[in-house]
Amino acid sequence: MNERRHPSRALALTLMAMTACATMHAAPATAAAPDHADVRIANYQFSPQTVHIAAGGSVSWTNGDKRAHVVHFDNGGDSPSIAQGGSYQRRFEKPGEYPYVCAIHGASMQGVVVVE
Ligand SMILES: [Cu+2]
Repeated sequence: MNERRHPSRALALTLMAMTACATMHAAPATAAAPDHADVRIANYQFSPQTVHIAAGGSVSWTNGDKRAHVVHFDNGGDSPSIAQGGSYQRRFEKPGEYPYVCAIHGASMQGVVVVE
């Protein structure tokens, strides 16, 4: 049989993300962008595709796919190859938009970090 495992770590990450969403939705609309955002990679997609963070904040990408992915920024910079279960974190000091794609799978996998 081909049963999929559901690692408790992935569940914990999901719960953390859900908690973060609930917290953000409860905050006033004028709240500043968060210092950190999490992007999940699953089924060859970045989710969410757009994240907003404050300048000086960071973004983490965590790969749930069996295939490795590489976060490649249009403005320059590549993550190492991110294997299944692995993650990559980058800090963004300057405000602006940082579009990215997967260096392996191309423009069908894209996202953007908006640094406010
Ligand atoms: Cu990829």
